[in-house]
Amino acid sequence: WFSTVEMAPADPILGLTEKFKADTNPDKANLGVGVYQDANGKLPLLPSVAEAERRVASVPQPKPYLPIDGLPAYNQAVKELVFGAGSPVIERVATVQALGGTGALRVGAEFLKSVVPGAKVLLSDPSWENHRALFTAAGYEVESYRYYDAAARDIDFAGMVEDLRSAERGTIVVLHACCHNPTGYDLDDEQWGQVIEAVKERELVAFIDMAYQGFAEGLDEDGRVVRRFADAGLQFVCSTSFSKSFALYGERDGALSIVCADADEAKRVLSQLKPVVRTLYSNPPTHGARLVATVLGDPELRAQWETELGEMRDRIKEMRAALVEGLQAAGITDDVSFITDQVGMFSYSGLTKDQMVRLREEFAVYGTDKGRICVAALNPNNIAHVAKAIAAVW
Ligand code: PLP
Ligand code: TYF
Repeated sequence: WFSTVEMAPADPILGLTEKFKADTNPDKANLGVGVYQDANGKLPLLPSVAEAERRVASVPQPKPYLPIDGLPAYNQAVKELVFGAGSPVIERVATVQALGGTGALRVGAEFLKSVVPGAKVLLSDPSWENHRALFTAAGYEVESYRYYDAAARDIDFAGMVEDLRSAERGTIVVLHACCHNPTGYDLDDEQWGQVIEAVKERELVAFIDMAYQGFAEGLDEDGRVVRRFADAGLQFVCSTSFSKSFALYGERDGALSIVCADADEAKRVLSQLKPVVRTLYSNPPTHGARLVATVLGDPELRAQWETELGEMRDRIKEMRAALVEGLQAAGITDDVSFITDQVGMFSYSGLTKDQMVRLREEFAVYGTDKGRICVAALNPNNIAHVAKAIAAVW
């Protein structure tokens, strides 16, 4: 049966990690995958999460199947985090626990097939690589809207709005709530207002992907975009990932929220999300959800987590500033302030594929071929080497 199966190409991002692991250069730096590392270059275990883990383990509990839609306390905590505690929007939101942000995107994609059959999906150009693959795998025709203008090193906002305004009714438009992956460029408040107008007027289905809540400015600040869509009276979809914000990558903590017109609609939508989940993986895992629900459900632990999240956010900003300094010290005289203008875990460096390959082969500095580097993987020990390497290929 399988003798004619061909080798699939490696995932462009995860494939880099494989190459990185095999590299023997002692100065090697993995800036490929979007994973936050601490100042020692280690994946952190957040102390708030470690404490939640102790608490969860201290009362041995059986591990039943969770409800199809997940742990109720977890889903409630997600709603409060995304829409704001006490928000009247919450009663008209259907939320299901999902297998990370990716799982939330896929469940949302499957659900929308019955709501807007035949709809196209529009992604930002560029977008997270897996968006295209995932929506294509779910059976959609995927196109893009203009987003990044490489020559201007800025957002092509006029192009973006033009593309949204010429989209057909019912088109699914995937938007990054904050910390745009891969460019690091987010819309400003005024621009979001125009996007909301376009979505409303053209009757588009907004699918807001929020994988980095808390990494741009703060939890509420980053949640503002989602809340504005809700305040505008729109019905839309929002995926959440806690992989980065809790450093719980492998636990697959995410959620899908569908903002409906009213509570009754939300009830019906939730009932339709269940068969989607049921046929994909039946029900989500318990442990990671218990950890997040424990942190978010305890005022002290939650405050501690917010501090730890703020520390990750601040450290990334420090590394951006240090990279600018390092590049200047290494002799670059071009304006590199775009590095500190961008937000989130990534910087779109503007380096070409050839330059990125040289970075890898000559300096063991691993970023994606498109020129994306993960600034959240920089630290005081590797930054000088990275800056020198970039200057050498500049
Ligand atoms: N969406 C975006 C924009 C991402 O960058 C990522 C990457 O982690 C995801 C979704 C997927 O998140 P998760 O790892 O929780 O599946
Ligand atoms: O963009 C990134 O680097 C992260 C990590 O299939 C990632 O989102 C990359 C590829 C993938 C899943 C996660």
